[in-house]
Amino acid sequence: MNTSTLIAPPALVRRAEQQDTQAIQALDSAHYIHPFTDHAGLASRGARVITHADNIYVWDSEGKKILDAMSGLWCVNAGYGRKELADAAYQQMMTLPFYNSFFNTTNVPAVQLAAKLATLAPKVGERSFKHVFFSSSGSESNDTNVRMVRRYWDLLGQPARKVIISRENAYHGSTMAGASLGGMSGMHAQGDLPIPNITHIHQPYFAENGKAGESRADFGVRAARWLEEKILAIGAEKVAAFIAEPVQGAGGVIIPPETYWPEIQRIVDKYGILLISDEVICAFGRLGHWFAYEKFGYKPDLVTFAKGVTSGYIPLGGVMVGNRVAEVLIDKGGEFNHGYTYSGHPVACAVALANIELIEREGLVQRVRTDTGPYLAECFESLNAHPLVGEAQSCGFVAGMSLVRHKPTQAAFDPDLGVGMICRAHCFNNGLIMRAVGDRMIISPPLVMTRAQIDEMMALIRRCLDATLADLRAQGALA
Ligand code: PXG
Repeated sequence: MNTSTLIAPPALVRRAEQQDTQAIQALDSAHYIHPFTDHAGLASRGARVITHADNIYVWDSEGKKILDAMSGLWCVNAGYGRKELADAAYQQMMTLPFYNSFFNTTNVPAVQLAAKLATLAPKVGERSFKHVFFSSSGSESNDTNVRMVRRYWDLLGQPARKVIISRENAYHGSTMAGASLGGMSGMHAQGDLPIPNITHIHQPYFAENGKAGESRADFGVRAARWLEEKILAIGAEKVAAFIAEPVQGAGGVIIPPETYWPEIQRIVDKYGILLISDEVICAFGRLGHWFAYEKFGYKPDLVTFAKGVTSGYIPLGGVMVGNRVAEVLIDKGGEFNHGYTYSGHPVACAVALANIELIEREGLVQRVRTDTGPYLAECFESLNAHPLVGEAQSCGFVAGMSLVRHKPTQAAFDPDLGVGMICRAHCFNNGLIMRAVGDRMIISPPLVMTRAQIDEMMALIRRCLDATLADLRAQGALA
């Protein structure tokens, strides 16, 4: 097809809902390479065109209203359509749309945001967070972590401490370092990853790695000790840091047993290893706390953030740098040869400040912790009675459930059946965005979601599970 005739003038493109969906789809497949997408496969189906959004709903170009139980991509914590955030961006763009923080300069929103984040990050034991490094994404922030951690050990005269230990099925981004830190084998297979000196241990996922008859609590301790085994196998004098998500998000909302994090803390303390908490998904109220390490009671040295800091309205990420690392970098470090054009971008920082103010004003963190989070847990865990559900569990405002072929034994479906994809298709058709990771169905709703909206979402989830079950019964796929 000659797509050049389909290129619309900018004024028309601005309101995509007025466009012919097929024309947009043709332009899309002609020019736009999507993230993590089989380009040819998508071209044959045509992308769904999302045109506008409000509160917890998005609309597509056919006028279909969809309840977005994924907050975009785990990020729209404050919900869609928040005028305060648009106003903050507008005002900052008119005042100072950009200036860099290199060459001994700074800008007011970046300074104010760094100071605000320092007040939000709770002190744990002797660890506090007074300093922040800014980037534009979670991936860039984790690249920063790799550079900072290695610089830290160099400055302390231990340059052999290079190895960073992560976990299988972790997600830490898509740059060379981010994808290497991540434990997704499909990503490592493309591009000769991981880069050197990054290694992985098993994830604390009971359904996959637990033993028959083992309690979840015992499993949590055993899973944490995989870290100790790895440290000893490498030699503690070569290990720089351990990085982990408080709750694994993209891996399928894997919530560790309560015994996991305390044992991890014991091990990193014993061997003097830095602890990096990747809270790109879990911070800014997602687990009912500003930062998730507080919920689990561990003491990270570096905390990665992005997504919810601006509720996804504009790209911003960063690293909270704890006093242990900051004191070495600042007192002994001289110049740290690292930074991005958009480190401390004034507009992104102004939007983040407005977003944090809004979340504080509406008490969303507290609400998730004491009201809507526990209510979601009660509703979501009731799905455990559904014949298709192996285990349904939530933590704050993330939740996941496995779909299983045989409930009593938790036996999985043949992956070729694509059960998660069947369920996801029913969700779209019924006006619900729920994500599938293999045969795990996961949600991460906007924090503004009310109890009534949780009921509305649960009714849709049940309808989609029933429709999936009916399909599988018709195929004779159940045990
Ligand atoms: N760390 C964690 C824990 C993340 O979840 C990143 C780092 C990277 O952030 P950026 O901003 O560079 O994308 C993420 C991102 C999914 C999905 O399919 C999840 C993410 C990104 C894209 C898709 O669930 N998380």
